[in-house]
Amino acid sequence: MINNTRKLLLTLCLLLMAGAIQANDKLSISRAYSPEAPPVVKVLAAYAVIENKSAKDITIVSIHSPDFSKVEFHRMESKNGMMSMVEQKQLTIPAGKVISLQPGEIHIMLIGPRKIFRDGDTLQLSLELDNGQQQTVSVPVRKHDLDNSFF
Ligand SMILES: [Cu+2]
Repeated sequence: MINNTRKLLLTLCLLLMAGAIQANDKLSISRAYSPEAPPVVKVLAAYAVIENKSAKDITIVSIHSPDFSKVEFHRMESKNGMMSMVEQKQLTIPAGKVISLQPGEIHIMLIGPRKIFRDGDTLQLSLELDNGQQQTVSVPVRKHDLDNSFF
């Protein structure tokens, strides 16, 4: 009995340690959301705040969603006075830094939705990091609020 309890405690400690190590080389993603779009729109956007709490730069090398045929990172750039979106193949979050994906700047472009997303739905993103970690993010879909276009 005592032996079993000790084993259980040891297992718990190992699990907690593993969790702490893993949390360190992943990204903290908060305030993720995707504005609801009319059903005819075949391209949606998603925004989030991505924080790298680790001591090493982390690069997101690919991004996918089971709900879309393609997902890309885009950056808004001004060329000859015209705004255009330029795909970013990868997104690096420097050690200890925060990157805000927001309208008019870097954003996640969700191309070819496999279903219609409405206010209150959730879409799934999966990130692949350069350190080999996989990370999934749940993104709530919300009605677009013009008075509060950033969150
Ligand atoms: Cu875009």
